[in-house]
This record gives sequence, C-alpha cells and structure tokens, in this order.
Amino acid sequence: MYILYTAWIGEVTKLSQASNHPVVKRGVRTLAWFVLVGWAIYPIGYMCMPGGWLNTAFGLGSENVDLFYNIADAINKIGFGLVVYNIAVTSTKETSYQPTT
Ligand SMILES: *C/C=C(C)/C=C/C=C(C)/C=C/C1=C(C)CCCC1(C)C
Repeated sequence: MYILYTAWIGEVTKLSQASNHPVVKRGVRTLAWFVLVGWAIYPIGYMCMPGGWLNTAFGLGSENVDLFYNIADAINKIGFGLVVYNIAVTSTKETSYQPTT
C-alpha cells in the first residue's frame, strides 16, 4: 500500500513532477500502473491456488496456477526494467548534462 501511495501521489510522483521532464513524468506514471495492475496479478494467482477463493469459484484444480507468477514476473521485471531503462536513456540524451569521465 505504501509503494502504491508513493508511486501515485507520494514522493516518487512528486519528484518526477518536479523534474519537469516529460519523459520522466510519463515514465513514472507508467511505472505506477505497473505497481497497480501488474502487481495485482500476484494476489489473484495466490487466490487461484488450491483452497483459494478463486480456485473454488473457477474450479481450477491444482495444475498450472503458478503460471500466474511467471506471467506476472515477466511483466513486472522485464517490462518494468525496460521502462526504467528507457527513462534513463531518453532523459540523459535530451539533457545538456553529460557525466564527466
Ligand atoms: C518481482 C516481484 C514482485 C513485483 C512481487 C510482487 C508481489 C506481490 C504484490 C504479492 C502480493 C500478495 C498479496 C497482496 C496477498 C497474498 C499474498 C501475495 C504475497 C501474493
């Protein structure tokens, strides 16, 4: 809940707004969506496990419920990382700041 808070209205989003950089602002908003929608897959997968509410509701049985976690990890680790990478590369290119060697 704290991570959701800081990504959507707290320090993380405030810092991105203060950067006044469109790529950083849009990128951080995208990351906030990952935390809201992408992370929701884990508890949904959890509830699909044997004995879970959704398992009973959908009559799933025990097979392949961990598929949820693999899909969630692919989205939230690979996708999340690519968004962070894109923010870093794009905002570095567009700024006059260059790291000294
Ligand atoms: C790379 C791994 C990530 C981003 C893992 C995220 C995991 C969660 C958001 C897990 C949430 C759970 C609940 C909200 C309740 C049921 C148990 C969990 C641990 C699946």
